[in-house]
Amino acid sequence: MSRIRNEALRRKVMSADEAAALISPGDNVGMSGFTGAGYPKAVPVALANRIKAAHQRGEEFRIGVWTGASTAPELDGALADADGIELRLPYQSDPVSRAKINAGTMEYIDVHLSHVAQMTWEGFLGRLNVALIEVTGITENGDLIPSASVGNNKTWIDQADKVILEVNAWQRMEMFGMHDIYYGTALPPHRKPLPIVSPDDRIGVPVFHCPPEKIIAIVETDSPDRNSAFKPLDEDSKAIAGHFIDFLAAEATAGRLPHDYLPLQSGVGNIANAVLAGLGESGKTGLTAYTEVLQDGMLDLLEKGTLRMASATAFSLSPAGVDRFNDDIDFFSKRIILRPQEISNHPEAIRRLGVIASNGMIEADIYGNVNSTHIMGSRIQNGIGGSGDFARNAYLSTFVTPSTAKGGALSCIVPMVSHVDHTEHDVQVVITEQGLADLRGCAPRKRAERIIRHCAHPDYKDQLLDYVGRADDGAWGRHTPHLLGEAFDFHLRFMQTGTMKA
Ligand code: 0RQ
Repeated sequence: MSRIRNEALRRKVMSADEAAALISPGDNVGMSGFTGAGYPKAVPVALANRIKAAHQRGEEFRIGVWTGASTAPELDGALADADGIELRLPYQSDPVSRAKINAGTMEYIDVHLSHVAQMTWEGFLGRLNVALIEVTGITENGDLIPSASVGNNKTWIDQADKVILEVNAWQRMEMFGMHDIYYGTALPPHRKPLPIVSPDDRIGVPVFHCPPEKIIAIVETDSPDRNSAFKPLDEDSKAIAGHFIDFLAAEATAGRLPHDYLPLQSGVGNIANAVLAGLGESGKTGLTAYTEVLQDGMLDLLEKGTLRMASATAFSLSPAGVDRFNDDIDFFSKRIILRPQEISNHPEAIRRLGVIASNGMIEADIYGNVNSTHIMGSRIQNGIGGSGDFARNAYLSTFVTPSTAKGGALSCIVPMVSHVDHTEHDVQVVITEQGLADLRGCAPRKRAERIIRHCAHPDYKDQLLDYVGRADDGAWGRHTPHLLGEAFDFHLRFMQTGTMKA
């Protein structure tokens, strides 16, 4: 049976090439896709081919690409490779795009993920010409059943002049009912309180509404999401997870956390996955997650009963994780809610629920400022993603990293971060495999002492202590002592070793 149950819309089915021909040079295109889930699989590739052909004829053809977050080689990779992206926002992790951004040939705006929808409504980003959205199906009355990520799709569909849909038969129809699309947002001064008081509150509808006349093309696909496997848990990740879990237990014992904790948020990557695996060993049950992405570790916790439910905006599963989700889809779909990213990452909800946030970072400095995005201050790695939404508003904001990078050649604890994403005011706990620095209630010099003592690698501890000692003697002020002439010597030394060659 066709996934397109609305007869009038069935007449709009066409090939990916025909749909791609409806996108014009200079268009801003709002695409679905978040951490490799639910992105359009066919039209971006067809568009990339069209762009390449135009360039061969000497014609200009570049577009603005707006998404939920990172996508996949068939979207970011293909369009960047064709030199087809003028401007990208709000988050990417694609190697081809990264190289172009760092070469200065592609513009990139790195935006808090909760801000993108409102910025679009406010008109700050310019006109959105086309929405290109993957859906799981279309109902008889023309509503759109969301796919494996929600991201900014509601906003793209509402705000774009025209809508192109990809209906992907690979996505499971049993997901119908899992999503919660909230239509109550408004711009100031008309905003109302967000009615979420528990992570399992449903406040919207399970579909996107779209006026049928806006839909100009529908393309049918049957292609998997990009699901990359997690690395096996290494000793550093396990040690970081151990420190985090001991800390939560101690907080509960001290009466600063309830015994069933508070809703958890966990960032992307292997360490976050290890933290989740560690929680599964903790014997806890009945916890919740109010987070952005659901990775394999969350499925484990749901199966074990450690988590009773999880709210997010997208999946970020390995191929094995997808199989597990699909094998037990009835169980998981009752325990998972996928929301628009403006809601999953909403400051009001995060603050009200008292989320415990844990995110990865590139480096932290001795005073607790965190760099999540830039290598050596100028080269973007991925982007801030949702880390700022959570860190700024969380009940507990923690950042995790191994204490060194590049095989030990670099310290991830430095005198001064080479780029600031999260200021010392938003960072409460820093964790490396060496230990955990609890910075709450500490003035800057106390923070430096704790971070160096608990988090720095032994190979770098003496150099950091030497710096902070001399800064304490020689700085212009003794509140946050720095020797500005040498604050970046750590970074410069790394660059001179050749480790950091592009
Ligand atoms: O480079 O791949 O060339 O070897 O940075 O580092 O160790 O693979 O770490 O995958 O956990 O990512 C901050 C990037 C960490 C991630 C970051 C080099 C290192 C490697 C990646 P190579 P690892 P992870 C919600 C939360 C921002 C978004 C976010 C991230 C590469 O966590 O993107 O938090 N966070 N979102 O070698 C120089 C250092 C380095 C360094 C690492 N100190 N100096 N290079 N690297 N530390 C989810 C979303 O928002 C979608």
